[in-house]
Parts: sequence; C-alpha cells; structure tokens
Amino acid sequence: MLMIMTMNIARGSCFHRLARWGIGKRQVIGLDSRAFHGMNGSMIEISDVVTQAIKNNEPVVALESTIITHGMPYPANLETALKVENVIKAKGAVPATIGIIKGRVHVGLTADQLELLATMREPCLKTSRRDLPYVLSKKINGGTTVSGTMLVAAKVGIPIFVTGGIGGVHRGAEESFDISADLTELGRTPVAVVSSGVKSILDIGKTLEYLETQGVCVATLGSNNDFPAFFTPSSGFQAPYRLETTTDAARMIHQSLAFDTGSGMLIAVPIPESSQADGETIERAIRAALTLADQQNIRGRDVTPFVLSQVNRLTSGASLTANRALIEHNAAIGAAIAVDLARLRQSP
Ligand code: PSU
Ligand code: MN
Repeated sequence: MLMIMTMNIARGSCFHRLARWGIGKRQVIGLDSRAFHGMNGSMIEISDVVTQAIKNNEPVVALESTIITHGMPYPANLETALKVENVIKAKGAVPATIGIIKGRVHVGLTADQLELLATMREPCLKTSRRDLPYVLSKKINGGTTVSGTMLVAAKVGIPIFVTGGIGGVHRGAEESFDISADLTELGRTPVAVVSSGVKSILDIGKTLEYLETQGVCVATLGSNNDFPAFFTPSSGFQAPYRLETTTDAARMIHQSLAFDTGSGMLIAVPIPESSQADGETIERAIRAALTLADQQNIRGRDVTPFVLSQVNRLTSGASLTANRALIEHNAAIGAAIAVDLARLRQSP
C-alpha cells in the first residue's frame, strides 16, 4: 500500500496517464500522442521554466486569465497579472498563468501574451470547461475561468491554483439555475484553489451547500472558521474546517492527492484587515449592480463580469483596489503552500 501511495504522489496522483515529450524549445504535454498531437497538432504549450519546475517537483502556482480578460479593466488587469507573478517568484515558487492564444492552451504565458489578453485586441472568450472545445476549434483567444484553469492545471500536473474569488451559486439560482461551473469543477478535478471565498454578489450559503454536495473540502486559512466574502473577512457563514498554517494546507493537499480522492479543495484566505473594503458600501453597490443586470437582461456568463465592473464603478474604484490587494495576498499564501507541498513531496 505504501508503494502505491508513493507512486501516486511521485506521479502527481491521477496525472499518471500523462506523457511528456519535448518539441523544439518548448514542451508539449498530453494524455497520449494522438489526443494531444492528433489532427490539430500540439494543444498545450508549457513554458520552459514551468516545464522544468514540474519535472523537478519544484513549487508551481497556476493562475487564471479570465480575471485579466473579463474581471478587471485595463491597465489594472495587466499590472495585477504581472505583480501577482512577481509575488509568487519572491516566495520561491514558479507562476504559471494559463490562457488560450489562437486556440492553443498556454501554461506560463509570457509578458507579451499577458498584454495581448489584457488589451483584448482580438476576440477573446471567457472560457470555462464548456467553452473549451469551441475556443480550441475556432483557434481564438480565451481567458480561462477557474473551471477552465483547473482543468488545464490538472492535465499538466499543477495541484495549486491561486485566484481572487471563485464563481458560485448566484442569488436567485432557484429561478435562474445559474450555478458556476467552478463548483462542479472543484468536485471533479484534483486541484486546490486558494481564493478569498466568493463575492457576496453570490448566494454564499447555497454556494457552501453546493460545494459540500460536490465533495469539495473547504477550509479557511486564518484565525477562525469564518468563510470570507471576498471584500470582507467574514460572510456570516462558517467553513467546515480551519487551517492554521500554510503547512497545514499543504498537508491536506498532499493527503488528498495521495489518497487520489479526485476532488478539488477550496482554501479560503480572508482579505487582510488593512485592505478590507467597507462592507456596507460594497453591499449597496452589489444590490444596485444586480438590479441593473436584471433590468438590462444580462444573463449567463455575462453576469459576473457585468456585476464586477458595475460594482467597481459604483464604489469609485474601491472594489478594484481591494480586489488587487487580496489577490496579491492570496498569491503570497498560495506560493508558501506550494513551497511546503514541494517539501512534503520530497520527504513526506
Ligand atoms: N469572481 C471574481 N472575479 C473574477 C471571477 C469571479 O471576483 O474574475 C471570474 C473567475 O474566472 C471565475 C468566473 O471562474 O468569473 C466565474 O464566472 P461564472 O460566474 O460565469 O461561472
Ligand atoms: Mn453562470
């Protein structure tokens, strides 16, 4: 049994089916040569630095790109994307921002590629799991959501992913059925997501219930079990678990991979007190933004980006400032977890 567990860990749990081979300067990775090379040529391009880090079991942190393409305005989106990468590097881990350029999935986007996505000079789709086949086949650009990014991170063997907030069950979901694919992805893909919980544009209680149904282990990393509401450290709801340190978080991820649960985890990191936005102001702005969304008949994947931009407008940029601060903080925490996890993998 010990041997099986060791093998699973060494191979990155369910990633044992992966085969790797070098193509020119970069590495292409896939389930088998037909699936990834087949008719469309290579489909995932991993930067050299990220390839080396994965191969050597060094700490790597995946990052999403919808936050760049649809989550923040230019140039704050680009500045944040670059800053977050630097925070991760400073903590001794390798950042791997994931996105799609001309129908090719990139793991470890270059600064030029980040800029291309940030300025949306070409059509660029918000890409969750369900959008992937279309974006790839049309060879267009895509910002990967939490669900899209998790899917890719798992395929290439990156078990830790940092973002600001994940999608969830929308308010009024009992009518609209609007439940983010991020939640089902967390149920089916073995990647730990570090985020500041979910925004209160969503129904946080229902989101936690849904995560439980999906079998997702949710834990707050902090001084109490309060589940954070993105802009504020507590939502009024409790996470089932609390972790005291990044090493505790790394242990949990390590065990989940070793046991091959196949499920993701959500590590909720409260926004630091110093960056916290005024809860009342945010709440008012969210209510106004949701009413506007309804009046303008905004539906489906357009809801989250619309509400985010309206809340930013209605708070005169205060929400964006808090958003940037918390994602930088999450990046530092996520990188520390990745460093601890790499250490555990070397000597469990
Ligand atoms: N929440 C944020 N900022 C974001 C998103 C969510 O505070 O940028 C993005 C993430 O990429 C997330 C996606 O995966 O929105 C969820 O969209 P939807 O609600 O349509 O599933
Ligand atoms: Mn939705």
